[in-house]
Amino acid sequence: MSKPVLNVGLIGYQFMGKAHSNAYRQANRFFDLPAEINMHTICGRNEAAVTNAAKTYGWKNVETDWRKVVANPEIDIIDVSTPGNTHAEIAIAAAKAGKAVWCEKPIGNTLPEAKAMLDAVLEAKVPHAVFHNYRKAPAVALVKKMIEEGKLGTIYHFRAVYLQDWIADPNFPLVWRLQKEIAGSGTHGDINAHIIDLARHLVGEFDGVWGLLHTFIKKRPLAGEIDDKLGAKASDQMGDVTVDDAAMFMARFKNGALGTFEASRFAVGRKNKNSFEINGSKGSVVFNLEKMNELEYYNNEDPSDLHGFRLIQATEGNHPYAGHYWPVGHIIGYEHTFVNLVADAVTNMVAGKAISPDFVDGYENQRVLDAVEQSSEKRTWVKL
Ligand code: SOE
Repeated sequence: MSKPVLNVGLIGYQFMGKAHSNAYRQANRFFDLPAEINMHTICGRNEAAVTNAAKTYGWKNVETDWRKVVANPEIDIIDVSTPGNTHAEIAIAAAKAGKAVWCEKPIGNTLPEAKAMLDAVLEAKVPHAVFHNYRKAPAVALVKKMIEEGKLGTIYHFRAVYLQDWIADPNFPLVWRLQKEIAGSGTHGDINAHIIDLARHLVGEFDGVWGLLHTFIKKRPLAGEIDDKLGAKASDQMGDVTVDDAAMFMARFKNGALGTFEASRFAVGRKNKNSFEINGSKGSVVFNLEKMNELEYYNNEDPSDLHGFRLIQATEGNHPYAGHYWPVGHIIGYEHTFVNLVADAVTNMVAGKAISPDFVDGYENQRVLDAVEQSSEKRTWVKL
């Protein structure tokens, strides 16, 4: 019997559009999914650019008006991969049109936007997902399994950094990610969102936070044409940076664990270091995206003369996701976290089950982001 076909409409074609396109193209090739993914339509305002993206990434149709994609009765899933200030409008319209809504993180630029998006998908009873892709790294999924199996015991600490340096040059232009009215925030919503998601996924819900958001460079050259790797041409006029360059906070979880979080785009030398350490009563783990197939594990129950961090390479056939790709030891990469997420999302959507992560996760993530921003503004502890 032939499988059902899921027609995807992708809104956005830059960095995340590229990563999602690759995932839609590959998921059926590496996973035996209950449906075939059809790369139906890609949409973007610049007709020449989005037509080129369609050719390059393998989309059948091109649109320049997202409303037409949402209104198209052939489309089953709307993927929102646009800048943050357009997420809510597109996602809410898609939900009202009865489409599944899969959205990049953070789902909204504000807490009210995130709440409206969650309400819309719940009211419409449509499948919903958020592209917090790092949950789907085999080594991270192994940590989740270890914690569920009690291998780390009572969790005391979650310690995470997400460090980049792509704007440490003061001459780097004022791209949309540095403009509050488009991006909502800077490193905070962009990459703190990821380590907040990992904390919620692995440790639990937040009880309270104390934050500090900071902008190092206040003015930058206005941006000209942008590319799909976070960059753009610089003009000779200057403009105000209206978002944070670095965002740090400490947290208490409802289960009593403590957390520290640091996101920066000025960690010179760190290109995309998403790393966490979890300390529990029975042991500790360390994940580092720079070595994403590896997990450092300290088992406190080892005999004392064998105590020490061991290195687990999460490429065994029985490690989460790893068996879908290559023989043991043949590592996978950043792009496979999106393939894994799409595979899980298709599987759960066809089964009528909630997708992990979904808009509930997106909204809870936004509650933490918002609390940290409030804390930084008021210089006080904020309870959730
Ligand atoms: C830029 O910081 C960025 O592209 C983020 O927006 C992504 O979510 C992250 O996975 C990689 O870096």
